[in-house]
Amino acid sequence: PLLALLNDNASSALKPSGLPDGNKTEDARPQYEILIIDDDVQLVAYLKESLEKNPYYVSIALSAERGLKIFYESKPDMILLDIMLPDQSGIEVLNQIIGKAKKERIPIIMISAEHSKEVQMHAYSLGVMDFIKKPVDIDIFLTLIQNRFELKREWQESIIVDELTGAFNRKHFNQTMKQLLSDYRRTNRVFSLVLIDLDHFKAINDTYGHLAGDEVLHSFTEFVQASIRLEDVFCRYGGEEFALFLPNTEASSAKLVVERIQRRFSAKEFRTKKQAFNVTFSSGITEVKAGEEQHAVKLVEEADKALYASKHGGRNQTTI
Ligand code: GH3
Ligand code: MG
Ligand code: MG
Ligand code: MG
Repeated sequence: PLLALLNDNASSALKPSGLPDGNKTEDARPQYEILIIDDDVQLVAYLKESLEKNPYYVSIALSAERGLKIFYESKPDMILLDIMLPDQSGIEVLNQIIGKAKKERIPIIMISAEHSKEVQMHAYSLGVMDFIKKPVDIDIFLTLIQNRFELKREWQESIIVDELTGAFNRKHFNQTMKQLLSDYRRTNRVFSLVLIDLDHFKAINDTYGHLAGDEVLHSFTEFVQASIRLEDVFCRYGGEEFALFLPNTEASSAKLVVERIQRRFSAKEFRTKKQAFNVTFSSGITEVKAGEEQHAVKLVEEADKALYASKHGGRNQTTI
């Protein structure tokens, strides 16, 4: 294995045996990729072997240059970075990757034989998650890594906003539905659910390009968010489909709200370099009805049926 590690130029030699290239999820267990940038061949061989007995796989870089290459190409889930490298210092490497690593929540753990207080403080101030000293105690080390991945998982679970549009995501849709239904059962407080689907969106993508399509999704979200009350909840349901919850609002009032948005949004002009175009949407509304047992699935089905009627009625309209 040492010889394989030293073959620093082979692109596939560093992937664990048995794992096909570019396939992280062959196994049902979670597979995290850990990139080790360290020139201590004995240590990295030992770490690789220990880590790969767990649901991790390890990429090795014995130089800074190689480490940077793997970092940009394979997007590891965690980085172990040595302070003393043959071509650059670990701190120099850190300066190059920390921005992207922070943005994508890739934990960086420094490993070093050096105990200097200044270096440690510098690394922490740049945003390093941990600083461990050689020799590495493998049991403590494995527990630490597990802990860092657990934090990352919790962070991912806490995300409720859709990245592209800024609308709440599907997870928050589900949570809001649950909350409003439970409020309704306790207090009989009504709410409306609106399902929204942009009209002929495939044609927008085909005509103006996917990026213009993305921009429409983002602008649409901003437009709706600026048009609703603070307690209303606007979510991206998936693709070019959205959902709007209006608490304490009956369907007839919700229809007025949505139709006002519909009129104003359809008048909005989108521009590419060459052309201007307009976008419309169709929607379907349902409300919780007093005295009936209400379920999430039933509400979505009702709103979806109404949406379908709007599409069939000629689009750019709202049906209850
Ligand atoms: P209809 O009026 O019947 O709804 O027609 P449509 O073309 O909007 O319906 P369809 O469901 O066939 O097409 C939806 C399109 O939305 C297809 C898909 O490529 C596109 N889409 C989904 N998500 C995104 C995205 O995030 N960005 C972009 N640009 N397009 C997306
Ligand atoms: Mg070193
Ligand atoms: Mg659709
Ligand atoms: Mg559509």
